[in-house]
Amino acid sequence: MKQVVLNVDGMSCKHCKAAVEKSLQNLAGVKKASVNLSAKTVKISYETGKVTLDDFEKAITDAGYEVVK
Ligand SMILES: [Cu+2]
Repeated sequence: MKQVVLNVDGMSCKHCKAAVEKSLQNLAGVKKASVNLSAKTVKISYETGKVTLDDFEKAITDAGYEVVK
């Protein structure tokens, strides 16, 4: 199990937090996604080999938010 923290732009309330977490947790291989609203980050626990950073970015973008690099 690996962990990564991504910076996400556009999250402003509990709805955003839930939307981002849900979009990530719907991906196969993601065990847990946890948003910190004040830090504008999401911490993702996932299985390597099943899912990639690109998948995280796509899921977040599709949910209407932006990964900041
Ligand atoms: Cu919101």
